Amino acid sequence: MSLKLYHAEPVANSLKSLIPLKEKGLEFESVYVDLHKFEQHEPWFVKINPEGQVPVLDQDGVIITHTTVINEYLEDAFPDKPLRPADSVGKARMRYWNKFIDEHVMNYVSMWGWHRMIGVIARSIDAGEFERLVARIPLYEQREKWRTARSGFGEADLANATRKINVAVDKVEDQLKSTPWLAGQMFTLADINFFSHCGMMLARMFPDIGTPQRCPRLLDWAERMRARPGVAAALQMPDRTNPALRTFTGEVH
Ligand SMILES: N[C@@H](CCC(=O)N[C@@H](CS)C(=O)NCC(=O)O)C(=O)O
Repeated sequence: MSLKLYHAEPVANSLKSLIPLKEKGLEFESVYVDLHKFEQHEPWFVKINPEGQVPVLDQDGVIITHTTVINEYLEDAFPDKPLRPADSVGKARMRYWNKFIDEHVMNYVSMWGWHRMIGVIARSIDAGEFERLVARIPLYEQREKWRTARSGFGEADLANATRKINVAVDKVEDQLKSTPWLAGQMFTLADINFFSHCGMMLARMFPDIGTPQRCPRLLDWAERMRARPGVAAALQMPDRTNPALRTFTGEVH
């Protein structure tokens, strides 16, 4: 059996699928895809994932994409050291949180990351070269996102993203008043999802929101996450982000 993960830096979607692999102690080949060099849009990679995005799981030549799908696949294929409750109610709670994070959190934190960081990268490329790079991007939405990053996101969109992040932080804080983890008593894929897309970078990216007064339980939960050997191992995967840009934000992709 061979397992391979194509991924970028340990943040956001790449981190989200690196954590279950490490938590489960699975042997896998790590294939680094350099997003700073737009490798995800090169023909060799688009052959593997026609959407031109990371991460991608390859098990014996079978390709699985989209982190929530990858992570449930890993759960089905490698049920030892479970990261999903065994009972139906627990599963439903975990999937509820995953749906909420995928639909109402991920893109909004990402918008701020793109605004602060990808915008700097996009504006540093001359117009002709930029259009050539954008034309290779398979997904319409990603082409538009790159163009918007270059011209700048609108204030109303950024304000709405901040509102969404505030709602999510309050919702998680509230949940942690009654259970130690998002889906109940057990650490699950839902915790991994929120940590990767918001929890790990909240205090750094949004210092006004991620305060001990506002969300003490969330900050404690993030520390409990980091203390897990699997999470710590995933966070230690190589980070080739230009350090000058990394100071802008924790969210690169
Ligand atoms: N829904 C996808 C989203 C994947 C995604 O947005 N990946 C980002 C990295 S975090 C990416 O490849 N960005 C580069 C690009 O789209 O050009 C998933 O869950 O895997």
